[in-house]
Amino acid sequence: MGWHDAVKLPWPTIPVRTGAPTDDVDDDALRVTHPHDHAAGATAVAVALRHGVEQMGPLRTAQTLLRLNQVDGFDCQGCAWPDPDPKHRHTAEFCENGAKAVAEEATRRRITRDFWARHTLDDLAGRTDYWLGQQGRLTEPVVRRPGSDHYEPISYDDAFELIGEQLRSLPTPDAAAFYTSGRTSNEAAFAYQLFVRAYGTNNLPDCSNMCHESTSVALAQTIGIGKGSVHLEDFYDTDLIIVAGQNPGTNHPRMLSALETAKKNGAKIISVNPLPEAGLMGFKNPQTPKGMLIGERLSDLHLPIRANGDLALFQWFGRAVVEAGRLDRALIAERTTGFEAWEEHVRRVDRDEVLAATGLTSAQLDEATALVVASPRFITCWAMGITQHKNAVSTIKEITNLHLATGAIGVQGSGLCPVRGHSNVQGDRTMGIWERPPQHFLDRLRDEFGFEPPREHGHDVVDTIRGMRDGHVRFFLGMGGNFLQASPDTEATERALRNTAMTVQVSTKLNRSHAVVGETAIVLPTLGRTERDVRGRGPQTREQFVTVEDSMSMVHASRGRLAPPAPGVLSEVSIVAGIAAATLRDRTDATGSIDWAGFAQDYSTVRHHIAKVVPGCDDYDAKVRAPGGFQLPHPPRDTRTFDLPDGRAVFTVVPLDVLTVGEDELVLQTMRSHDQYNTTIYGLDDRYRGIHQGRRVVFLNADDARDRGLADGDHVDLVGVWEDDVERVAPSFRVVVYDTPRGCAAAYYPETNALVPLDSQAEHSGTPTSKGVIITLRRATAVSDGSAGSGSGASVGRHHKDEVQPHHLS
Ligand SMILES: Nc1nc2c(c(=O)[nH]1)N[C@H]1C(S)=C(S)[C@@H](COP(=O)(O)OP(=O)(O)OC[C@H]3O[C@@H](n4cnc5c(=O)[nH]c(N)nc54)[C@H](O)[C@@H]3O)O[C@H]1N2
Ligand SMILES: Nc1nc2c(c(=O)[nH]1)N[C@H]1C(S)=C(S)[C@@H](COP(=O)(O)OP(=O)(O)OC[C@H]3O[C@@H](n4cnc5c(=O)[nH]c(N)nc54)[C@H](O)[C@@H]3O)O[C@H]1N2
Ligand SMILES: [Mo]
Repeated sequence: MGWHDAVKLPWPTIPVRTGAPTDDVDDDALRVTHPHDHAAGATAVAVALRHGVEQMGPLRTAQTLLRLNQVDGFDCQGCAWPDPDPKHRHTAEFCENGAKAVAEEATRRRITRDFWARHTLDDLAGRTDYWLGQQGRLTEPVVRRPGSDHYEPISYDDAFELIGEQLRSLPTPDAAAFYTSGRTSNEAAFAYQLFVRAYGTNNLPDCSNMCHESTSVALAQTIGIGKGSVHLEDFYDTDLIIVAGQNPGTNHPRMLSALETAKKNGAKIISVNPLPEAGLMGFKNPQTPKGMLIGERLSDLHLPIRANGDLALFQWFGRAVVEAGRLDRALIAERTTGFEAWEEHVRRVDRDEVLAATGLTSAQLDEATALVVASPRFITCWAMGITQHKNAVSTIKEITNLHLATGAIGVQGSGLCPVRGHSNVQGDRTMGIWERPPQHFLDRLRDEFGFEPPREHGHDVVDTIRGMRDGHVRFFLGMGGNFLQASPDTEATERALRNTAMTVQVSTKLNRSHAVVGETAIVLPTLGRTERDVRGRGPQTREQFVTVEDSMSMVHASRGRLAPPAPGVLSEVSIVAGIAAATLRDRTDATGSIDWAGFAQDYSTVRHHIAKVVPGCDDYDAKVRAPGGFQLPHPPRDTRTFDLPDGRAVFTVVPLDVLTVGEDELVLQTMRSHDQYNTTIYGLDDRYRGIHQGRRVVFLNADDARDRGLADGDHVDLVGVWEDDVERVAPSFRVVVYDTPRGCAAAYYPETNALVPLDSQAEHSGTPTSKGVIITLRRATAVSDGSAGSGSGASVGRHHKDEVQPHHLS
């Protein structure tokens, strides 16, 4: 297959917007139209190609997109949805949003020396992430020295020395924190956690802490492993799929193809979501001619659940299967514990309480219950609508109860399917990026490398922010990601980062975390997945590949083909190795003799260590070379066994609770638009929800708006409600009257992160409660500056109550 295959795709007819990157758009441009009832289709292909052509030009677009998710190509950065097995891949195995993710990285725009001379740090801190991202790829390391208001060029080696010096001078290794976003490859992640533990701390916060941590905690405690239990093939032969708290049309578009096949083979689909998300309602598959034109209705039943009503819903399903005797008695008796207590508990679940908590009608509840009871096999999928609530761990345990009771686990067509976010977030965890590593992992690390790793738990994301705020954490390194904008309580996080001695970012592109920094700040550009990675010297020169793990535990190779963004830009593995060598060089124990230079030259040396340390990875270097890779073991999925005391899975009794708010208050969920990747803003449209050229919108139920004397098009400030005396305000959002349940509002992340209190975390997992933010509205007096991206400190505020500007008091 060559790039010319792409001429079959309609790119030449796509209008191309070129020219200089645009800064913040003006608010007048914001347009609201009817939401869509279908996702994908021909428009998706057109939009995908337009983004590609704008950023990369037509040739590079074709070359790149056709490598996406192919056996000899690179893994899409877009999401963690698995690829079909090699025999069943399409020529174009990508989606609109995967294409945007690739275009964002493979852009031809570059940040060069004059950029740093032109812009002060203050200037950059006042820009939106949208503007910063549009400047292009980082090409050269830079440093901001104490007292200076500019970044200036520095070599990688000098930067490594500065970092090493800083790390050696800290009073304790626990005064440093090492963040990871979920794009980091397995090789880089393994080397990174090894370095951090050799240095002496478990302070390895990661994006998982804000994402699927609640899943990891709940599943580890109930089935003995914190990962989902299905294969992609399970979707093709099942009776029912429940999709709860997830918007696949935007965030996992390739999942729609799996749902479409499931339906064709007879499965029913229930969507559990406050919003009638386009992808869940219908799908026009752009890979088939019929799909392009006609499309498929996907959900057989949409349950417009109230925010956080899911625990009640799943408890009700529990009661229903118990009463119907739809139980797997053998599994319960032989391989689980706690069933009787759970059974007794769910038998008492009250229908009226469930109806109140979920906001569903009796008819909706009955129809859903009948489907669950009548389906011999079923899969439950979930994402952030479940994990980012205070009681998220309880809800996921309740989902697990239902699967254990009915035996819908470890059999074909059934299982638990948490759908992960970042493309390698699951792999990073497997490789040991975790502030609470299991002891057996540390034992194996010790045996392999001959040093005693630290045993106490480290800081997660929120504790890292607290540590920086309180002055215990003096050093921060971000291996990718955008810590400032992804974290809760934006202004608190901003102050925390500024309170450190040094911040280091290893990044492909600029974002606000490069502008809000410690006393010394370093930016180290790195290669992305799309790029050729050639390491070694002289005759040893060899092209490297890396490996990743998807949401269904498939591990496989990823190889980029494009030229690096600039000569000399290093891979993440080499950067980790450089920092580690500069930091640990003078150690006289085993940590001083790890062969970092060898790692940087040949990643198979890292893979040989992975094979020895990481469970399930024997013979790793060989297995990942097989087309399609290999699947990591998962005892519940593979053999219905549970790596827990007595080998038994655990039923959990959780009290029924639901987030309730005062009369004037609303529950705000902070979610993604169709034109963003987390904090990276690709554009200003949320096509499926009918939002164009703007992001500062708040979706409200018509009655909630009317009760407040508001109409569609009015502007309001969102005001956080929390127990401390800090006022959190996100000013000037346009009201969009929308099909969302009463009391449930929605707006985009990260503009609204300022409203998420640092201390508002999920129980047991510590995840910020980004889907359960309590707010009130007040009429805005000033119309927004229309800032397009994530908002700077200037437009997103957090004030002590006595500092509130007069116009904020209505
Ligand atoms: N294009 C694109 N792809 C992405 C990302 C991206 O930003 N852009 N991000 C990646 C990452 S890191 C992740 S974690 C995933 C995120 O994937 P999702 O979890 O789909 O992302 P969100 O936009 O946060 O959507 C949450 C969904 O949950 C619903 N919801 C909110 N509250 C509740 C509730 O209380 N109950 C129920 N049942 N539903 C609720 C919302 O209406 C929304 O449909 O996507 C990954 N893929
Ligand atoms: N309010 C609210 N907050 C949330 C969420 C929410 O739903 N609501 N969702 C949470 C979730 S699920 C997540 S996962 C986090 C995401 O948090 P992060 O992972 O920290 O954020 P991203 O926006 O994905 O990071 C984007 C940056 O990563 C860098 N980057 C991209 N590719 C690479 C690469 O290959 N290598 C390196 N080194 N750098 C790269 C670029 O510089 C880019 O600017 O946000 C969380 N925050
Ligand atoms: Mo995520």
